[in-house]
Amino acid sequence: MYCLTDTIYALSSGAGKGGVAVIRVSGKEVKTICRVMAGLENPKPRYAYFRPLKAQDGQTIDHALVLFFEGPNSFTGEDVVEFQVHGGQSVITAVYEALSSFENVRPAEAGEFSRRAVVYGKMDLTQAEGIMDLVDAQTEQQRRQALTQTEGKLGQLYESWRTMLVRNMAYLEAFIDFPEEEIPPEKMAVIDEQTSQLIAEIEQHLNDNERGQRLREGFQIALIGVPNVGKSSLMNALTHKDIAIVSQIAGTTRDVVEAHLDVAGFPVILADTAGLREEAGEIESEGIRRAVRKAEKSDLILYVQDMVHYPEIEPLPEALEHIPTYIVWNKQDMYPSTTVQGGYAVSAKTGAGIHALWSDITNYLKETFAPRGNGAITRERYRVALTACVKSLRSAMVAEELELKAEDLRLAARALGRITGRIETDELLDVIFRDFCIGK
Ligand SMILES: Nc1nc2c(ncn2[C@@H]2O[C@H](COP(=O)(O)OP(=O)(O)O)[C@@H](O)[C@H]2O)c(=O)[nH]1
Ligand SMILES: [Mg+2]
Repeated sequence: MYCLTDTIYALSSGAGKGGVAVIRVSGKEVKTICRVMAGLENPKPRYAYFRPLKAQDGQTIDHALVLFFEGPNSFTGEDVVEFQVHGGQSVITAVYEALSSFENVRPAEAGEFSRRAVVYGKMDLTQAEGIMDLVDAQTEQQRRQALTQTEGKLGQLYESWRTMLVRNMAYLEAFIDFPEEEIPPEKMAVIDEQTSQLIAEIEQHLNDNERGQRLREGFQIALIGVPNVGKSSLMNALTHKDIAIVSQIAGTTRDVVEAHLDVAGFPVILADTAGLREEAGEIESEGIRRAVRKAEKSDLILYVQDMVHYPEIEPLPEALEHIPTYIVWNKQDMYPSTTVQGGYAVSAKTGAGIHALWSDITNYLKETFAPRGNGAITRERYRVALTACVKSLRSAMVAEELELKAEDLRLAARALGRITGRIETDELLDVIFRDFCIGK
């Protein structure tokens, strides 16, 4: 249960011992804390002070760099102070204890600084989520996508759509309130035209190959094939790590083994699976089911074959037919004279052909993730809301009565507002969040 009127604090630098620890404090008590703990009566905003940092009893905890930000010109929009202290655990604990000794000051909950920033209008929800992604970004391309989102482009796009809808809705409502007035037909035509244009624009935005989500969550590649063709060996060759079990007994890889890779800045999750085959033992059948299930959710399948059977290929299970597939002929070292067409000849043993395979996968990744149109949808919740928005807009297009049309536009606007965290009556939201404790 937490309250927005509390002053909150947290370690903003990473956990564990470090040279310097940054403790961030936000809220109404910040100026008092600056006075009592750092001896700063009227701290100059954005100015670095070097001060003895004291507990309320006057004991010096550490010497700290003190940075004060005056609301609304701070990350959260409230008064904020950051203490840079020495990174030892006991220093951090002592600062925590000192902070907690003030009235209405408590540790922040997860994401609470960002939440306040959203509530106080410093950023929209997509930006806050962008910050989360930036902190989590493992690869270069993930970092770029997250950075774009923190810059607010996606939120601005949705806000511009929503503003247009709210304006049109308000216009229609004006006529609902004055039924003696007829809405000018040309104005009605403009509203319908804008609605249908927005439908087209959102549908185009939704038709994104899910690249934003895939970049955020990782591009899934599954190694599929009958037992003993060398899937696990290829997993090792492709990752240069011995993470998959390799054996001569068919059916060793009973579950799915995954490797997280950074391929030219793209996050790739490579999965080794149990072999596909008919007459399998019970545990292995489960492995096979999991293999198919895993592969069903993959973005790319490497369908591995033993070159001894070249060019014969068993068809893939029907459930996997729609997924882009590369045919990979393995054990090329044993059949050096065979020339492969329509696939890749590789040897997990010697490493032959692995580079060429990676090179084509990399090009495929670049193509898949090439930026298109107006920003990427990075979360399923955006997709859900956008789909709901389109549904309401379609309904607005065919609504005969003014009231129904206006209501549909309202629902469409609200769906967009759910993405950015804005609803029609911002003032109401402000009141709710500013003056009440959530959960009460
Ligand atoms: N000669 C040769 N043998 C291979 C190659 N790749 C795998 N093998 C062998 O094929 C057998 C099965 O390999 P494994 O990776 O366990 O196959 P999986 O069942 O598809 O995972 C093992 O004895 C491997 O040493 C290769 O490129 N060349
Ligand atoms: Mg295996």
